Amino acid sequence: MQSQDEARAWWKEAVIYQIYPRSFADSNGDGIGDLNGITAHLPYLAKLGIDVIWLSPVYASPNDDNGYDISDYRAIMDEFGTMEDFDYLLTAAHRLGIKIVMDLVVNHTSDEHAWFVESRSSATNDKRDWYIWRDPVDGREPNDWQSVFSGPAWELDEATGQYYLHCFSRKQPDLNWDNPAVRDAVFDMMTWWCEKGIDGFRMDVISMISKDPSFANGPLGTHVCNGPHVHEYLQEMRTRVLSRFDLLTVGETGGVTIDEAKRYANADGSELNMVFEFDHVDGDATTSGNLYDKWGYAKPQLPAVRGIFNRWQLGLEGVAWNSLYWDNHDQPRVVSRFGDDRPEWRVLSAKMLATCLHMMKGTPYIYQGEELGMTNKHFSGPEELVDVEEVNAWHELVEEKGILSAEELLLCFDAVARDNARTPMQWDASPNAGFCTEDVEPWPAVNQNYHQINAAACLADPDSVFYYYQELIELRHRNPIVVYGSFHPLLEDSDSIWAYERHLGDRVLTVACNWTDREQRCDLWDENPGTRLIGNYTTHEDGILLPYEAYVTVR
Ligand code: TEU
Ligand code: CA
Repeated sequence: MQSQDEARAWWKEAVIYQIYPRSFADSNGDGIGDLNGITAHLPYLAKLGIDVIWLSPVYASPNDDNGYDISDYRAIMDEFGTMEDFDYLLTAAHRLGIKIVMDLVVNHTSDEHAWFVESRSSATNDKRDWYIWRDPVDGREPNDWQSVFSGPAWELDEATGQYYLHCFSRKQPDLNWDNPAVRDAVFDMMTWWCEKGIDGFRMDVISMISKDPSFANGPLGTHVCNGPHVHEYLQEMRTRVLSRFDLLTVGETGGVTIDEAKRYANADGSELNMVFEFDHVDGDATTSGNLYDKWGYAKPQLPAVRGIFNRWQLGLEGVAWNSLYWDNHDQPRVVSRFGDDRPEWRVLSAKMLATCLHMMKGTPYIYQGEELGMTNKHFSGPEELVDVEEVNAWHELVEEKGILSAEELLLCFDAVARDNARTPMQWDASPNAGFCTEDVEPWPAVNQNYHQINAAACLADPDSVFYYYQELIELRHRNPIVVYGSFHPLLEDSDSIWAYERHLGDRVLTVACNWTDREQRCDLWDENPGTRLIGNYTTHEDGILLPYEAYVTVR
């Protein structure tokens, strides 16, 4: 299929901004971000120019995994405000032309959800089969599956003598999607939100809802990702809910291959609009099947990262749609991980990475603070660990098994821990970065570099990372080639430059990004200089790319 013929859709033309509400803005002085804090900053987002907010979970939750453990899907978390506050946020966003996509976490619930409370109450309860219960085998766990957050994926319920499955923490029991009553309940709840007027769903670990019925030993990912009925259940969801509304739907699909993605996000619209996959950020986890194989600190190398993107871009061309992202609430900060966060290179490399990503094909995501060039935090000891994943990993790898030394695991945390992304949004240079008032402790400490890196400083500086993102977003809105052009990799053997073209009709967009802090030769424009579209230096010199230079032309 020629991409010129590709069907147009608003969700292909949109740029999404992800908000992690707990860390975005505190409006009532308790040190925790909340809904009214988001509403107050909508004009900032409108200025950036984004089209859609993806709101990480705001539902009632005991917060074992910061809202990814939901105890009531139809209520707002107390700390975040009320349903009225939510309705007001939705109306205010719509008034500014911004849509809101909700996080849908339905692979599991909290163990405090009424469904699970009933399910665990007795082996004969009506809702027993709403979750995945198994008898012990030889007096132990039913199999050797390991949870993403360390330790066995099974928890014994003493009262009934059976184990329940939890792919994540023990406070996140997995729902049994094979039970039609579970699907009914989930679809009802989704319809309820759609009728409220929300604009879509980001579906948490949706590739994990259908488990391998053999429950054979082995890596968790192999047995729970892309299971036998996952496509059937998503098609049912499409028929019963999604097709009735105009939504953006994105499936978080850990462990997905390109071939599988063609099913999840097929252009025929049978399941979801797009996938959100992990090949470029997951290190060894995708290949090993061990979803928890994430602890390392090696700097990602350009050829490997570029190779992964090139494969996905070419693999889905004209057939299915992908998300484009560097950062989210589960990933370290892009400029620290892939770029260069030393003061002399931070801004340039942040803009280079943004260019590289936003000129590709797919729907781009910006994670709060990415548009400021926010950086990783530094972990100096176990007392600083907040995230359940870090706490459990410390316990298992350092204390229990001694697989890593304390120093080594801290280095891994500095490189890839999720809390790097969860420090409060840096609004200005006032105490607590303007995230909350001076007299309270923000929920995790602010990154001390907020004195230099913050939104107020960015807004006052025409050369800031913020205005560069604004320009990238505008380019996408104005130029169909950025959205619909077909993708063609260039310079695939280069160790230093990431380059590609996009083609639409007889127009060609050329992109080249220098991933190093040294000047590189680049002959891409020798024959045809084209017209400059965007770049992170004020001038471009033919034949070379300056350190971390990104340069884009059209002809
Ligand atoms: O994440 C799913 C997932 O498998 C990974 O992103 C994983 O959390 C990460 O690689 C661990 O380092 C989703 C949510 O985005 C995440 O915040 C939740 O903790 C998780 O599901 C459970 O709901
Ligand atoms: Ca608050």
